[in-house]
Amino acid sequence: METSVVEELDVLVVGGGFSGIYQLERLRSLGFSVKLYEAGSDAGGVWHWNQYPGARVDTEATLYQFSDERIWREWNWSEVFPGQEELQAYFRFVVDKLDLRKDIRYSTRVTAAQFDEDTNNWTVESRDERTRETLLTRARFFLPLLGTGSKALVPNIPGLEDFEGDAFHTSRWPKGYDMTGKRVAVIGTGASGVQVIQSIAPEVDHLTVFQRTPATALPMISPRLDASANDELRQRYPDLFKDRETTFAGLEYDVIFTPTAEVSDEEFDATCERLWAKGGLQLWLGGYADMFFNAEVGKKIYDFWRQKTLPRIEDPILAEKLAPAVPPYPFGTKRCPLEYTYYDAFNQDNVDLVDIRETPIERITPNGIVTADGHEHEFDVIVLATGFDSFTGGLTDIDVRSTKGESFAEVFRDGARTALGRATAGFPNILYVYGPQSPSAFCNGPTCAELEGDWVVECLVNMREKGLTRIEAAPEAEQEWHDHLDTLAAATTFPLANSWYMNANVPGKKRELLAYPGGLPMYLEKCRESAENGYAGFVLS
Ligand code: N01
Repeated sequence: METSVVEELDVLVVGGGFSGIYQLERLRSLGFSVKLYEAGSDAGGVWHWNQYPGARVDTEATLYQFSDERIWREWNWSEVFPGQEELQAYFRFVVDKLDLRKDIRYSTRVTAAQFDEDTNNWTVESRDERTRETLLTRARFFLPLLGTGSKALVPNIPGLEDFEGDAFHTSRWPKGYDMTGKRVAVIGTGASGVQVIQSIAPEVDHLTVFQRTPATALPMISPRLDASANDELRQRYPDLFKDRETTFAGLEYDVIFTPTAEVSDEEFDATCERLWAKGGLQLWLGGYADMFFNAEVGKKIYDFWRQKTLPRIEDPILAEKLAPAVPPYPFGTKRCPLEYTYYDAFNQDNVDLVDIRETPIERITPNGIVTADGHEHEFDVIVLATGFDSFTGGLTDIDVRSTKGESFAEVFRDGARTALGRATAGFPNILYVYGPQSPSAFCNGPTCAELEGDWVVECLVNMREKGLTRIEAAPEAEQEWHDHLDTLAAATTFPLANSWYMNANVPGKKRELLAYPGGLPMYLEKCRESAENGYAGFVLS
């Protein structure tokens, strides 16, 4: 590292999403010197990166926002599930309203970091994406708050680099790219794929969807919110923000804990109908909790979902591919995307589906995609809606060296290790929010950004008051946390699915559940216990 140090800080926050912005604002207001670096060129976190057509949040805006009154007093949402542009505008508003812009460096990608055991400081190397200049930053605490979707997963399909049309991942969509009249392939049918497919189907010349596993998409119902609806919401916000920590996923609604064995078939069906009519993720994260423990309950909910979905698809062969009689995985063990016209799109003459379990993709040629039946499908554009190396991909991408000289990729080779989902032994003064082994993927992002974030803020304040300069996860606490997660996960049906929750989407990655499956209230209780016991599970000095 030859370049000179440009900044000396108490805290360097990396990532401009909900977690990063929350830390920057709170720590700065408490007198810490803190800066935020973000690789993207503008505000928004994932909402800056994911500019694909139809990108839209699928948790209700009521709780998909900061709880800071200075923001929600003034900000009005236009609908319940706002689109990407509105979400990015929200982030810009927050950054300006709280005067954060002067402490954020956009277009700055953190590439490496080393810890100095004598001074208990990190030296962090970053690259200015505009000038290509290398920056060095020295900080006592280094908070890589990278979310679950910062590392795009580009599949290793032979020939991809030879394709002569345009090929890009949904999270690297060229801004404003026009699909009109093009022959398009979309690989992947998760939440991103479903949104892209339903949005571009009406405008492209031809769309071929390459499906590996069918989605169990639920209806998104997004009423418009006028000024008076926003005023009404403002009356409710204080209670909503207070109560969110009592629910499993940090949402306005909770799963139903009543055992389904105690529920009549009529009541079960009536409940599913009620949740279906509400739309959004209600059938899943507001449904019977038993579905996560008992595959038979998952099957009943799947059958309900299928009976609602089949009438939407005209061709019976296609219907069986999109909503097969045998569930492809227990309902709920893969994330339910939300849709408006996804299933209807397949009734259009210009939309085809290739089931790549039947006819796998063999290779990509300069002209298109060759499948195992020898057919070459020709395209102008290939969209990779193939998801992310979630939970740890953002961390392992940075060359951070532990006190033993190992990278995160090396330390996590046999699985991620953390105490409380907060820190990893060998990486002192690095703390995570919404990281591996925290509720993350099972928790509404802003809820966990703030509630987990409060633990970090209080910890740093506590250390400052006591004159402490170093915090590190204890290896025995990591083992305990690992075993606790393992026990919880083994009781659920999640291990039965090849999902990104299980890391099954990333070839070679250890198969394990890295989102805490015990629910937000239990997780927060464990965090509180640790803090009240002098940050049990961590070594402070
Ligand atoms: O990614 P995914 P995503 N060959 O991993 C397929 C959040 N999100 O970007 O299921 C062929 O879910 C893969 O197939 P399979 C949300 O938390 C939120 O869609 O692994 N296919 C799957 O169909 C979400 O869960 C919002 O068999 C391959 C798809 O690609 C998370 O981000 C919007 C393949 C990937 O689906 C990720 O969603 C969007 C290969 N080699 C995303 N590799 C909103 O809030 C993967 N696939 C609205």
